[in-house]
Amino acid sequence: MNPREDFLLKAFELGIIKFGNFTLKSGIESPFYVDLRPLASSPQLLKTLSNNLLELVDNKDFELICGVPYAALPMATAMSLTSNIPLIIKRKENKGYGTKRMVEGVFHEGQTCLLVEDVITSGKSLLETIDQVEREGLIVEDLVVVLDREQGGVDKLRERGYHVQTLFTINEVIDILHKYHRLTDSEKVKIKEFLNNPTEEVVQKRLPLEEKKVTHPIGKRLVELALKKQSNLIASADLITSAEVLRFANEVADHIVALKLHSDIIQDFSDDLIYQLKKLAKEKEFLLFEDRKFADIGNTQEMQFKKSIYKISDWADLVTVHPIGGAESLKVFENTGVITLAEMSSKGALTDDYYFSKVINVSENEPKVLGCVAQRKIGDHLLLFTPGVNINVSGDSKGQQYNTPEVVFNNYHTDFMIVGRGLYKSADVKTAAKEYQTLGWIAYLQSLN
Ligand code: S5P
Repeated sequence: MNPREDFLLKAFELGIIKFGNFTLKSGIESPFYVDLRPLASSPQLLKTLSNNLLELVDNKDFELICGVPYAALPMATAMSLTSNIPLIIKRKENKGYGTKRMVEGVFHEGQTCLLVEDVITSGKSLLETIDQVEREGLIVEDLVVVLDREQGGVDKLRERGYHVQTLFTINEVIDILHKYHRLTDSEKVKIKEFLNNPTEEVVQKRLPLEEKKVTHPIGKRLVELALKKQSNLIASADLITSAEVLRFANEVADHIVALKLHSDIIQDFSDDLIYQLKKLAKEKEFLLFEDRKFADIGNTQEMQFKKSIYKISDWADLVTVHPIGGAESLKVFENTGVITLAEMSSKGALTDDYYFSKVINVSENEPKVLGCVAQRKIGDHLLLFTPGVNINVSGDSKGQQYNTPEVVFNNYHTDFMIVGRGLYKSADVKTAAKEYQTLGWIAYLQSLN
């Protein structure tokens, strides 16, 4: 066994690669899952890895080493300690306060920087990282990467003139694990087949609404209505009197799949308003959506849901929840469909990557949740709802940020767009609703191709 094989087998024992059936963030099913973070749990392996990575570039001088959180951060730190080259850290996200820098550490413009990454797939995210480091005035020419998933990333970076060195390719990893009986013949065949398929194509594609793997009855109903009415429009009736809400509901009714309310801003809220809305919803076929954004312990949420003067449990088909109180707090919503907030549309929202992935995880595992509010792609098991849509303005003075229907359907693969002021502030609400309906549906159809 050569030292590379020895390293790989020990790393495998730590759990850096798992075999089975995994749904990736993109929604595709993969027979393996790679996570190099456990390497930091073995100082010996981390040291070996860091030496191997340094050897890949031992004929070059760099003024800085940059680690990308999280997996590459301990690797870059170990390389910095061995080589005496100072470390800088590329943030995952702008922290939204303080210095607002994407790269942390002591450095100045014009310095050369070696970038360290754990895994390269299509190269897209690595190019974004390089771009952010270069924007700080640093010179990036060389990159070292532990694992190449062989999905075109290395070529893409080389085309752009970057010098990329990788320690292992995924095919090599599979061959070594098979050679030392960590993988059976049939597992190897299955994985190689998966690797030979151009998965990038699959990643980019979105599922048509009817193929979304939604099991909640209200989720299914929403999909059914969307297909029937050829609409993915949810109108947000952020109005403060019952008369305005009713007038608005009547004007948009033919063009929407749901009417979203903030009951607690309606000054004369009454059972009669709900009676009228229910009647209209039944006749014109749309759902009633209370954007309550529950955010408490289960017991309190249950009382807010059932006992408040709004009697939400009596009429709402859909409610929004910030699942900050944990998965069990979601169990109180009975047959109403829960939509969790994974990410908010407003500037500086605290819903960062970490929070987002935790919400997705909770939502995928709680049957009461049928979808999430977010400004980016999520998997096929949840419906995606995206507010912050307006065709005329890019934001307001209170932090709201808008996108067009094209952006939310093509880039985020959203299923439903939520529009408030774009509709109710319009001089002709009915025409505006029709326009949003048409633009939304066309953008959705285009995003399927
Ligand atoms: O992140 C969010 C989540 C929601 S539910 N951003 C949002 O804007 N919303 C809601 O969508 C918001 O409370 C409002 O009711 C609607 C957007 O309204 P507009 O007037 O900005 O289109």
